Amino acid sequence: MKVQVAIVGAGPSGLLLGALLHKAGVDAVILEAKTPEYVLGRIRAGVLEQVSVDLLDTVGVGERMHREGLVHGGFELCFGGARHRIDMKRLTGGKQVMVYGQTEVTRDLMDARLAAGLTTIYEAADVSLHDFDGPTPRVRYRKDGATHEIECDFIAGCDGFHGVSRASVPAGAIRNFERVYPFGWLGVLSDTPPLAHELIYSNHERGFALCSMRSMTRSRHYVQCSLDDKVEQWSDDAFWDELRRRLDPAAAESLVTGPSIEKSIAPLRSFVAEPMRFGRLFLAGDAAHIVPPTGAKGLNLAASDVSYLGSAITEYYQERSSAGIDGYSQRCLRRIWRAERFSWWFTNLMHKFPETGEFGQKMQAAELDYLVNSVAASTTMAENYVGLPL
Ligand code: RFL
Ligand code: PHB
Repeated sequence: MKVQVAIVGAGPSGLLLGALLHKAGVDAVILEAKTPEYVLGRIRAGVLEQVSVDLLDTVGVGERMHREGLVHGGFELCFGGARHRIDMKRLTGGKQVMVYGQTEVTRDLMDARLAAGLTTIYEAADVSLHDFDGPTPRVRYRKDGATHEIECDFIAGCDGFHGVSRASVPAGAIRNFERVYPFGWLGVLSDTPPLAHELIYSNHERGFALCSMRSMTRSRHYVQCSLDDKVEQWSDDAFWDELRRRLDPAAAESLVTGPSIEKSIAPLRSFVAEPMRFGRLFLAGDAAHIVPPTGAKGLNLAASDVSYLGSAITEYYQERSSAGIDGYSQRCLRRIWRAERFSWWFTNLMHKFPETGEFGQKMQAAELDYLVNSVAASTTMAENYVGLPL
């Protein structure tokens, strides 16, 4: 097979890039290791910045999001037994976020791809990348007992943190920056009404908690947990009890509990690989960087990466210019490092860090006090949460 672009990975980055390229008349194929059901079964992000919403509109998949998504103009910070609202809309001159699950974004992109008759090869095994340092890269994979080869102009590595793309780059050509946090998030999805109209981020001496949602009838909650914890050790009752303890009395009182429909533990990590381009291979999304979920930036960074990449590749074909391609890595990394900084800062502010002890807790309390009582500090927080411009 011969295509202009081979995309590895059918997560949000790969699917959105596929949609952007299709809109620009560029021919691309997507290779995905798993089944569509598996990809849709991963419960992840919930908050979309305006930039991501606009991108989904641009590729024509925004209709259901605008109908079913929840527009939020603020969120609450809970600490010291009380809640404080950050009025993002007022502080940023009208900017808001969209609460719409990654599962739904993925489903909308998959459906649009299917309707447009575009090729996605699911259950592609042993994907390997070749010759991306020359003019004709190749991607090989196995499916149904046979080996296949795709010849292309460019490879887009959209295959997540554990994918093959970043791993295919020679070690000397890439530099990794990483911070692994000494805890994880235990997340529970349940068909229960959200605790409040907006998200609640809680700093508590027992650890961080987050009350989020997917709709007015489906909640997504998280509690900070130990990296040694196993999901099986956490009964639903134990989870709800722990969450309740980490909230203010009024919130704890109004929490509606119910059976979990998904429960998982995610480790927290900050990671950036530089650069993001190696000849004709480009990394995008989680393949190139990870943020701890506290700032809700991962999916949004994936969207901005592929927006830059889509424009760069389109410019190459339509204008015969390599300027976008040459500037891709630098352009992405500037936005990525700013989101990394925000996510790292918010993670440090909200979680219990065993090693910092009581002094660390006092510092967090002082910073939270400053944050909610200073317009300058709240504005900084709001501006970053709604997302910096592309
Ligand atoms: P994905 O979603 O990991 O998709 C990569 C795809 O590549 C496939 N793949 C391969 N395919 C072929 N060959 C191979 N060798 C392959 N290896 C892997 C995989 O099967 C998969 O389908 O990466 P992508 O597309 O870059 O998307 C990134 C986002 O998924 C991620 O950044 C967000 O989910 C992060 N995130 C959040 N982001 C937000 O913007 N807002 C949030 O509120 C938010 N909350 C979260 C999150 C991530 C979380 N976890 C579990 C990591 C909450 C959590 C708990
Ligand atoms: C989610 O709804 O899954 C979610 C929301 C906000 C975050 C992280 C996760 O910061």
